[in-house]
Amino acid sequence: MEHAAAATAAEATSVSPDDVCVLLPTYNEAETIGEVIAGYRREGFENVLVIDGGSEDGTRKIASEHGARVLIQSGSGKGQAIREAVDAIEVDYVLMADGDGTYRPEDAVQMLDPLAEGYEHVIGDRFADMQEGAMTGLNRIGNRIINRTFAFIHGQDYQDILSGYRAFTRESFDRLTLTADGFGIETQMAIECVKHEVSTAVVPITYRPRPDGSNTNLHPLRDGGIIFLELYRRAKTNNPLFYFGSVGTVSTFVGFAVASYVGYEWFIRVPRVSHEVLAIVAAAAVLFGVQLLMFGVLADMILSFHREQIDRLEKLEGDGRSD
Ligand SMILES: Nc1nc2c(ncn2[C@@H]2O[C@H](COP(=O)(O)OP(=O)(O)O)[C@@H](O)[C@H]2O)c(=O)[nH]1
Ligand SMILES: [Mg+2]
Repeated sequence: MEHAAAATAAEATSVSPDDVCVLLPTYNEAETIGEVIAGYRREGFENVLVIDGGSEDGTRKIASEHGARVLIQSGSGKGQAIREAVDAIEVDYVLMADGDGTYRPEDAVQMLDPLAEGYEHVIGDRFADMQEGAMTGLNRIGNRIINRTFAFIHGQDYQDILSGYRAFTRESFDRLTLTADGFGIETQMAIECVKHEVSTAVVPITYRPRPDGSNTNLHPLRDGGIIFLELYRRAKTNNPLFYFGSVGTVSTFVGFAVASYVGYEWFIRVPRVSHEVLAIVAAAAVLFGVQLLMFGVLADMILSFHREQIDRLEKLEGDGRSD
């Protein structure tokens, strides 16, 4: 990761706004979208793409009046919108934000600078400067737990994986396997950046409250559940030891617990009681658990060999280019 950044650092120090498309997904953001677009244009970003999810409040009209290119997404959800929009972008760099005015256009340059240094993906850390009322207490705690879980399972601390302020190269975006239709998209981006070793930078940004009268489309419980499921499911390729090991450990423990009960009833209790069926269940749970654990260790080993191979291949490719 780091060497890629160093290699290009000398070539450029900032990204030209002409090479950037500002991407704003919207769903009923009439109240704010005009000012958001105007803000980015003031910062020198002329190329603004609004991908709309069928707003009924005039969002699209206001967006085009403010000089944005407006597309209507063919499916539904923020994730599907982002995927479809990036396909329609032709410039090299994408700056993604919300249409609700919670991210500041003034932070755009800071978001893009790491791309000029050779990073491929940038995450804006909302916790660096979170204004009063920008996030409910429940969401703040949920975000913390999700970020800790992510760092534990996937081995990289990106501080704020659910942030909607992102900058990335179109090329690196194409390397990510993204399938989420809804708010799981940010989680998938973070997981896939680890998996495909997309060099990722985290920069501090300001997070503002939504203006009065506009509503978030996020459902904390439903979307939180989707995110946790995503973190676990994709552990298979980033951390197989955790993926198989967690279930293996639980199964082994349950097996031992049942076995202790069976043993107690047979050896200690008077008169002794025999539990044949439970004994079989206990043995099966322990065997299953230990097998899963071994599977996890093997998969983990295969993964590290695979990563080593990829590193060597990339190094060879790099050497080939410089000749
Ligand atoms: N195109 C599109 N945009 C959406 C959809 N759902 C949400 N958005 C937009 O995605 C951005 C983030 O959503 P928001 O409700 O602010 O979520 P939060 O920032 O996590 O509270 C906003 O600009 C929304 O208007 C959707 O289904 N389609
Ligand atoms: Mg928002």
